[in-house]
Amino acid sequence: IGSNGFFSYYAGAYQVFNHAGDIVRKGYSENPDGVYRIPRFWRWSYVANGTKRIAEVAAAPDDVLSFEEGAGDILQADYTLGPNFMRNSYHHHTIRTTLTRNIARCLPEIQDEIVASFNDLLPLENSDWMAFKVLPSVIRVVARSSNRVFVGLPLCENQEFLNVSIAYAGAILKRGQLISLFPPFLRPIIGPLVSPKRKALKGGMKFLGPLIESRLAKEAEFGHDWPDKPNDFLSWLLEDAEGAEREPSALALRVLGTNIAATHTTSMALTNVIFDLTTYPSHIEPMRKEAEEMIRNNGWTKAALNNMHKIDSFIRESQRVNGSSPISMARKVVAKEGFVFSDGTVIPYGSFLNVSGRFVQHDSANYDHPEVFDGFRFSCLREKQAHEHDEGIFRRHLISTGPDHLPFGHGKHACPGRRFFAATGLKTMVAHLLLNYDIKADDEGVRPPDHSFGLVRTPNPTAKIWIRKRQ
Ligand code: HEM
Ligand SMILES: *[C@@H]1O[C@H](CO)[C@@H](O)[C@H](O)[C@H]1NC(C)=O
Ligand SMILES: *[C@@H]1O[C@H](CO)[C@@H](O)[C@H](O)[C@H]1NC(C)=O
Ligand SMILES: CC(=O)N[C@H]1CO[C@H](CO)[C@@H](O)[C@@H]1O
Repeated sequence: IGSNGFFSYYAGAYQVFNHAGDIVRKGYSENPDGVYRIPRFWRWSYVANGTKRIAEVAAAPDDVLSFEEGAGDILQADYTLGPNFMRNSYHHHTIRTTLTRNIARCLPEIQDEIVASFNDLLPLENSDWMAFKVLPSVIRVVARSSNRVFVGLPLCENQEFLNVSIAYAGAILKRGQLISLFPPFLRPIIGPLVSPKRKALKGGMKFLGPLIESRLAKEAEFGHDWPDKPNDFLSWLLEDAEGAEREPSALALRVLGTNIAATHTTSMALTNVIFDLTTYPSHIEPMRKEAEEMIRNNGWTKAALNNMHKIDSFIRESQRVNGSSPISMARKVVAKEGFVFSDGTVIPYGSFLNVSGRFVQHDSANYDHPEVFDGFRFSCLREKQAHEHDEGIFRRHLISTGPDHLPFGHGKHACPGRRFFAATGLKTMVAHLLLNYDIKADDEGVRPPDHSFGLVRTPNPTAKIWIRKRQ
């Protein structure tokens, strides 16, 4: 799609860069259950349409479809994160196991940091409305509160450290795409020059270096379970890191890399939620009531959050409607015989394969009235299913993935951080916002337009809303 000859291939790649959404939509509607390919700079991207094929892509083993190579290509990870980072991604295991197990225990700290971050950002007086630039503000809340768990106090509140981490996360996506514009043989030369890694690591080591050194020293002196060992992600990483990965600079890179996976994704999700709250404000009161009731019954606990079904549903609906780029789940075919779909379609060795992300979430085969934003779509379904003792009840929670719901991907590489920060952090932030502030749109009824950069779609980075103390 978007190209039919050699020269138009390059014109096509340029078109995809500028009109990605329209082109992928065309592919989706012209190829029911098919596979199509779109021209990118220097290569094709194959895209699998339809839930059946998406499920097959999600289930493929790593030695057939590689997540590391696919995602690594988008980020140009060899240059932007260094060659070891993706190839030995042991930190995914730490996130999936220890970090996830510690959610309930960490919740009071996360909540404390969220409250403090909002207080610092919003010097509100009386009943005055203040303009609130959403994305740049929530990014600071997210970075601070996730670093409370990653590296603890006082570093999580150090603005210079947070700036290094936020800047690296922002730069990596842009520089990765920039490096991709060069032909592969030039990348080993251009890559290191354009990569933000050196600068970020230098800035990060200023703070993380001494912290890591002191923990390594304690461990050398007192053994693995030294007294007063902090219970944070850095400690858990140290438990899993081996060999060269125990070097302070390698550990610092893991902490920064985890920040990259966590910060922008979570901030964009929260920004979308806030735009949806101000665009569809009738949802606010029912969610406030729910949050108040749950906190009254359980305090600020994991149990309270688990019972906030309306908030859970609203965030999931926000992700469904505007939370996925046109294509998602980047994979590279690494099996010599290619990747073979169950109908015999072969995607050849070495090619890049994605699935149509946004459009399965807007397909009337998968959702009733998919173009309608219905914040309580999933909580209503949940009530109905609970009533009917239907097993489907577990498939529509915020953290449930499916071939028709891809904001966190699907299958074995589905985001390992979603239990930790999506279910816990995002819900805490939304509940805190609703309980303590009034918000309204800058332009009533208008959702600030998304931004597109190539195939990446993000909520509007400069749009504002209005906020005041809850009256
Ligand atoms: C709302 C917030 C988030 C969203 C929307 C999100 C989304 C995603 C998506 C789409 C993927 C790729 C899945 C695939 O290709 O199949 C992914 C992977 C990943 N995410 Fe998240 N993420 C979020 C938060 C986080 C957080 C907070 C962390 C860390 C604590 C994290 C760590 C990771 C890691 C390490 C991977 C790689 C997974 C693997 O290789 O198996 N994410 N995420
Ligand atoms: C961090 O970045 C923010 C926003 O860009 C800026 O206002 C602040 O001065 C920076 N702080 C430090 C210590 O670099
Ligand atoms: C969000 O998605 C809906 C449904 O496709 C679309 O109409 C709307 O324009 C999107 N919002 C933005 C801000 O792009
Ligand atoms: C299975 C599936 O969802 N396939 C879809 C591919 O695209 C067309 C056009 O939008 C849909 O009608 C199909 O349902």
